[in-house]
This record gives sequence, C-alpha cells and structure tokens, in this order.
Amino acid sequence: MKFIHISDLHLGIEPEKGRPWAAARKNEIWKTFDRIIDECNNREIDLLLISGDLFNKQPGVKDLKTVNESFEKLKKTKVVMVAGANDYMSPRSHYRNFKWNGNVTMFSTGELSEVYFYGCGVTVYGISPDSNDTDPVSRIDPVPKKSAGAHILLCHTMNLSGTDFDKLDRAGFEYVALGGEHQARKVTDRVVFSGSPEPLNREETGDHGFILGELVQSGEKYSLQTSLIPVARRSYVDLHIRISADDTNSAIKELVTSEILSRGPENLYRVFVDGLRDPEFTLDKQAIMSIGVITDVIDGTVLDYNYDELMTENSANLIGAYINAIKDSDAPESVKNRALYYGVEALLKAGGK
Ligand SMILES: [Mn+2]
Repeated sequence: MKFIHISDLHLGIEPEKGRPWAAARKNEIWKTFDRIIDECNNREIDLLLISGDLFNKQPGVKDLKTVNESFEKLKKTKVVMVAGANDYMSPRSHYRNFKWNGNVTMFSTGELSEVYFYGCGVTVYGISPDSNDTDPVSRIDPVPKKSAGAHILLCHTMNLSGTDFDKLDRAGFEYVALGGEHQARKVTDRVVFSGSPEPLNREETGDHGFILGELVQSGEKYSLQTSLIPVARRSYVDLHIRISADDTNSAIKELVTSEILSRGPENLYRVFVDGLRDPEFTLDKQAIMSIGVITDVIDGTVLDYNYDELMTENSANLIGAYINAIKDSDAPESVKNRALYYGVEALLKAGGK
C-alpha cells in the first residue's frame, strides 16, 4: 500500500508580500498542489493524506471547488484530509457543507473517527480542530480498535511543545501523519511531520516536498518505508560570503551574484557577509538587495584593526598584553590572525582596558 503525505501547503498565501517574488510564489504554491496530484497518478498512490492547513485561511467555496476539480483527476488515489490551525473547522467553515468528490474523505469533527478503505485494507483515523485554540492531538486516546489491516492516524498539532509524541508512537498506529510543522521531520520512524511542500519564509531553508510512504504486510505486521521527495520550486538558502578589507562594494555584489548563479538563480537568498572590513568601509546592503532574489543581508564583518597601533596605544592594559602574547606565540599565521581578530574584537567590546 503506497501513500503520499502532505500538510501545511497554505494555498492562497502570498509569502513575503510586497517583495518582488511574492505574486509568483502564490501561484507556484498552487502549481505544486497540481504537481502532487500528478505524482499520485504517476506513482499509482493508494492514499493521499493531507494533515491540515491545506489552505492558509478559512477556504471560500471557490477555493474548495478548485481543489476538488484537481482531486477529480486522481485515477486510483483516495484523498483523506483533516483541517489544521489556519483552516480549522469553525462553525461556519465552508468545509462543513461542501460536497466533495466521491474519492475524498474529510474528517470534520473534533472527535476521533475512522474510515476503512477496502481497496488497500487500511483504516485511517482522523480528527480536525474545531476551534483555533484546542489541540486535537491531546484528545487522541490510544489505541485504535485492532481491525484487520493497517492503521494510520491523521492530525494537525496546534501545541507542539505540549504534544506527547511518545504516546502517539505507542498508540498502535502503523503510521502517524502529522501536520503543524513546516519543516519535514521524523519524530520517530512512524510519527512524521511532512512539512510544507513549499517553504513559506526565509526561515524555512532545506528540502521541502512530500512524504512518499509504503506499508508492506508480512504476517500480522507491517513494515514501513518513508522518504521525503523534494518538490519545492524554490528553496530559501543561507549564503555565507567572506570578504577581505580591500574588497569594494561592487566586488562584493559581483561575488554574491556569481554564487547565486551557481547555486540556482530561482532560489531566494539570505546573505551573511563575514570577514574583515576597513574602518572607512560601509557595506552597501541596498546594492546586494538590488540583485533581486535576496531576502535579507546580514553584516557580520569586523574591523580590520591595525594591531601595531593598537598595541602601542594599549601597552599598559589587557589589550596590549593580549596582542603581544598572540604575536609572540608559535601558532600558525592563519590561527594567529584569527585569534588577534576575535580576541581584540571581544576585548574592545568588553571594554578590556
Ligand atoms: Mn501551517
């Protein structure tokens, strides 16, 4: 039995509104939803599990019709879904009265319920948050009634720090499909956050996609295999560059541009600039931002000190003694340079006179 598990797609979101890429990102997230539908068909998936926050806010009827039309394109796959924190089952949620296609099951109450899927011999348990401040996971009591076949739990955590993952792991499910975290994470082999198929802000670096899973029966037991298949059309990348005191702003911009070209011009970059800076030099963050796919520039450069001058000026205090000791040491030149650099910086900051 093969499944795809997704969550937290946040359809409708325009991440980082106002930035040059925001409108394109909104569209890309919808396209990724259709890509996942295609993957279900191409891979002959039995169940598409959606663990909440399919939508970024309470969906309108038009939004539901749009995703339902995509679900209609599924050949073999059945869709099973719960609501999440952003699209929770409010009393007036359009989820409640929507007439889904025959291949779609949505768990629409705050009580754990179950549906058996004959085609693949799997019972799926699900629970939807019915307000935005109750955590459905805390209402799940083990253990699933042990009907024949495999047992999967579908839910969205609203209170990560308060979630008893051990309890979920021991609750008797062969797989626990969690939503509520945007970074994919295996809590245990069978308790898994799929993460968002598309990253939604600059903190969400790393791979984003869907969980491809397979449950294979052997005797009474099932063996489980899962892997993260990346599908995000862009990634957020932290780019670290090191400059030296004689680099100009235009040289730095060129360096950042060439790094971006080699790592993928479609990605979005947070640029960390480190290294030595001349006392007369100011990093031109705007020039780097103007490259266009930059979310932020973080200036971590430190002043390139004139150590001889500093030593003379500080001959009677800790700074002078420190520079003297490092200069006299037998350490390799590169180590000495770094030691001088960070040591003097720290002493000056701490008022080491
Ligand atoms: Mn979310």
